[in-house]
Amino acid sequence: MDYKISDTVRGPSAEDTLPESVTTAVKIVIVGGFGVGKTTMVRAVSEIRPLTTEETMTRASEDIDHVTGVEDKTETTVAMDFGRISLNERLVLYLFGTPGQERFWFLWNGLFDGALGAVVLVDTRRLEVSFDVIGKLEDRGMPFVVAVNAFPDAPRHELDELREALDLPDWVPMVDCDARNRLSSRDVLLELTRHLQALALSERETG
Ligand SMILES: Nc1nc2c(ncn2[C@@H]2O[C@H](COP(=O)(O)OP(=O)(O)O)[C@@H](O)[C@H]2O)c(=O)[nH]1
Ligand SMILES: [Mg+2]
Repeated sequence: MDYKISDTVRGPSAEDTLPESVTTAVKIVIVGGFGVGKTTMVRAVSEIRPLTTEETMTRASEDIDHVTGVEDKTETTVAMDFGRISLNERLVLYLFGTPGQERFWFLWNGLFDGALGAVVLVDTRRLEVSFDVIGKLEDRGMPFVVAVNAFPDAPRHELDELREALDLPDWVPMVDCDARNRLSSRDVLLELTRHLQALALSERETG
């Protein structure tokens, strides 16, 4: 029978291997509260099958009833996302989605190592999570853009109003987005890379 080895031995699939033209790989973190659209965004843009880890955390209540042995437990799900997108033939972004609530900040430590920038996904119905997240990014000196994910029942606000509500300086880019839409999510990432380039340029100029 006439066949080539390559027909029978399966190497990594085309989607798993990076094209040789890629010269720069950048780590980007996507943060925001539960249900704000992090997993949706990574799924929408990723060109590899996105990974999502779902972990159920069980926290025993501090107030344990020793007599009955019944522990009051709260359960919550931690989900981290991972994906990849090539913005052009040379530049690849690795995306890490992580929860933004205070009780998950322990996840932030390793996750931000080596990251160049972040996307803060905002749901206008629950701005309070965003305050904390933005504060943490500012403390770390991590550049970020704010993407306002539009949910149908969320009140509509002009970006200027939101900028004021979030107490964001003028130079932090803000964009509207629909995390379900690939092009819209890609635009958010392009906005972030433009922001990172502008920052790098101004740093070079000011020495
Ligand atoms: N209408 C609308 N729904 C969205 C959008 N983004 C996410 N959702 C929905 O909101 C829910 C939570 O999104 P998910 O990505 O799981 O949030 P995560 O907790 O931040 O990962 C899902 O049911 C999504 O389908 C959006 O831009 N518009
Ligand atoms: Mg998620």
